[in-house]
Amino acid sequence: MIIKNVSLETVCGITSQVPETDKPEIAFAGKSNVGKSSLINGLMNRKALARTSSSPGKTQTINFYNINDQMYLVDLPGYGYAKVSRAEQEKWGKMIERYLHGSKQLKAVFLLIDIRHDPSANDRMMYDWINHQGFQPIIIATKLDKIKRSQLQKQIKLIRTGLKVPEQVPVLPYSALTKQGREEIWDYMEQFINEE
Ligand SMILES: Nc1nc2c(ncn2[C@@H]2O[C@H](COP(=O)(O)OP(=O)(O)OP(=O)(O)O)[C@@H](O)[C@H]2O)c(=O)[nH]1
Ligand SMILES: [Mg+2]
Repeated sequence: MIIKNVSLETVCGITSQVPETDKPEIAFAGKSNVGKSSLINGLMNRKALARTSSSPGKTQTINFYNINDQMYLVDLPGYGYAKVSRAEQEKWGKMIERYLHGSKQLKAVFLLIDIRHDPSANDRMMYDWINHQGFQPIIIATKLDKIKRSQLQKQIKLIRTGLKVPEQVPVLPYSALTKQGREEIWDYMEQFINEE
């Protein structure tokens, strides 16, 4: 995808309606701080259009980024951030659920997992939940630059077994620092967009 213009078009808070767009959407889920907003910036070739932060819990709304007036990248709030009250987390959960369930344009859901860590119980829950909503989650293993190259296969395998990812479904490593993996992710996303 050649990025010509991008903009943050819609911000959807806890009380707002999920917008009905007329273009394919691809959503990014994952625990707080895993690198969703950083990935979206990388995909858009922007440094900071999507707000990132070293303290978790930065993205608290569902943000729709319009790409070339062709599609949307959808940044979802992260889960599992301890400092957010349970009640608040539940509200976000409901909001994410409403979106996954209600969007008519959603083509694929990418689930981000930190490449250094075993998937957590929350990650597994999210994976199963996305599946349950009728989407085969595609995994992106983030922060590739934080491990040695020799550890890559082992970490990918841990993620695969931890989440029971079917063999034919890829786990795509990505680094927001080096942008390694960016082209593969775009190639993969374009398949979903062009399926129509
Ligand atoms: N080294 C390294 N750091 C990364 C990478 N991706 C994200 N980070 C850092 O991790 C922190 C969190 O990144 P965000 O993109 O804000 O994470 P998020 O998933 O959007 O977090 P929430 O909005 O809180 O759900 C930031 O300090 C980023 O700079 C990566 O690939 N490599
Ligand atoms: Mg974020």
